[in-house]
Amino acid sequence: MRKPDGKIVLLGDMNVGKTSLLHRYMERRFPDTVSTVGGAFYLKQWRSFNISIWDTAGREQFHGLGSMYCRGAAAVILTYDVNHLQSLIELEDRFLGLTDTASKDCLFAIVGNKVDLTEEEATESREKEEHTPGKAIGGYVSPRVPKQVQLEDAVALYKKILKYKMLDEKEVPAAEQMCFETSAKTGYNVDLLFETLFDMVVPVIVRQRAEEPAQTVDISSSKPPKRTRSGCCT
Ligand SMILES: Nc1nc2c(ncn2[C@@H]2O[C@H](COP(=O)(O)OP(=O)(O)OP(=O)(O)O)[C@@H](O)[C@H]2O)c(=O)[nH]1
Ligand SMILES: [Mg+2]
Repeated sequence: MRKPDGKIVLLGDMNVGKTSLLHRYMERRFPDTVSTVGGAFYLKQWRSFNISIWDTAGREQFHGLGSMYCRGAAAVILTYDVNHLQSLIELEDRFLGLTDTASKDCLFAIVGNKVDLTEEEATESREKEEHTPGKAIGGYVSPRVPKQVQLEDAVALYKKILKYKMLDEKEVPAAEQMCFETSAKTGYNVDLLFETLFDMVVPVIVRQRAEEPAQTVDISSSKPPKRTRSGCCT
């Protein structure tokens, strides 16, 4: 197996939908999930690059592993649940520090998942259904809740991250480009999220490669060690 060229890591509290987002993108479905233990990754071929996407455990007991998964990451997806304010707060309090091991030009995306559960979404889809003649409204309807986190809150967090990382706003993608609202259940914005990031990490990978020390040693240029009288190398 070829070594991945770059790494993207999903971080966030338990239950926000990290595993579901990755399944939705990679397998095009929304299966039942169990809470992640440790971490797991998928490989995605994007153009000529091999990108690993790491799913991590949000559970407190696995917290220590987070910085290990982030080592050298070209991008981190900080995920929260739009219906659960505490999950956004946790990103700053508990998860941001884990990204200290990421690549120095690591990109950050902030993703509010489960928008399908919000009242706003429900109103919009009800309006669509009402304007679709003959369309029956049936089947299981998830309980709708008021949205607790607005996109502006995610944008504010993005700006805080730039300060924390001492990054210049002009040199990184704009907050509006890096804050997404998604639904792993319906697939809303999921392709957009991953594919926007893939396109953005390619230049990071190319830069990382250029900065890597040469993998080969030129033996013709290395001199033989000097021999001392005792015959040992100094
Ligand atoms: N309605 C709805 N439910 C979702 C969505 N994404 C995930 N879920 C549900 O939320 C629960 C948790 O999803 P996971 O993907 O396992 O969450 P996780 O972030 O991977 O959790 P940990 O592995 O414990 O860190 C599951 O019951 C999912 O079915 C979504 O977009 N909409
Ligand atoms: Mg999981």
